[in-house]
Amino acid sequence: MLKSITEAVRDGNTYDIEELIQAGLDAGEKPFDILQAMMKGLEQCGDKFENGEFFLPELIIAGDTFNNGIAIIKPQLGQATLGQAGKVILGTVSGDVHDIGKNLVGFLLKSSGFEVIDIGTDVSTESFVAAVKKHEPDILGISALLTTTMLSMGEIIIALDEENLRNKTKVIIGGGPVSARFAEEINADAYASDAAEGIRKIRTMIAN
Ligand code: B1M
Repeated sequence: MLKSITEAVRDGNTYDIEELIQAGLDAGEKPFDILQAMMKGLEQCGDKFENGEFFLPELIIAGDTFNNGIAIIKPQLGQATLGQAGKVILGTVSGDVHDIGKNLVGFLLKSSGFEVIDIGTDVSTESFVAAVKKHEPDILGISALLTTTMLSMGEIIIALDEENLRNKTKVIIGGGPVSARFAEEINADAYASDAAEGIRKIRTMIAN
């Protein structure tokens, strides 16, 4: 069952995904396992894109299929009391429209009781800084999926430092091309390799 869900996302089977997921839930599969299976599908789609088997339309439809699937399992993943755990701003850097990972982080944060302000994709450094000034969050979470756009993360951190905005707000970064080493280089407060680690690190940062 999980294998069919992975293949449905990989192959952009937008119409059958809902039925497959419902069948998985009915058969007792855990929502988190279904989520992992869907993420594996996107990974496989990316691999096929990389080796020239898939092209941009396949990436687009795989992303849409993933989003359709998420809509089905969302209610199963629970919802905690909004905003009690802390306030987090999330955004994807300038020039980058990838938002599935960021949305997943946001969704899990909301399910864990955080207030999440999602400022979207292709967000300029100035807009990141303006959002931090306006909302004074505990955490700013920045996502980048392209090696060409990840460098903006460093620019955002420098701009926040220049405006003395990092006393209250800590910065966590994530996304395919970034790493703990890169986070250290650009002076981010934390790096997370996946959404679950992101939530854990955000909790720790707020507690300390
Ligand atoms: Co694009 N894309 N894409 N793409 N895409 C990748 C990223 C790529 C790796 C594919 C490949 O070549 N194998 C490659 C990047 C290569 C590189 O730079 N190293 C790539 C490329 C090249 C491109 C284009 C340039 C293609 C083109 O036009 N020729 C183009 C760029 C557009 C732009 O942004 N300007 C492009 C476009 C797209 C679509 C729009 C079609 C679509 C995105 C749809 C959308 O997001 N709404 C898309 C997709 C779907 C992908 C792949 C297949 C899947 C990405 C994804 O959603 N993964 C991707 C291949 C891959 O990643 N293997 C690929 C699932 C998601 C849950 O994972 O986002 O990594 P991820 O998030 C994870 C962690 O990284 C982490 O937690 C998440 C959950 O565990 N995380 C955080 C992420 N952000 C975090 C923030 C945190 C904490 C953790 O705290 C704040």
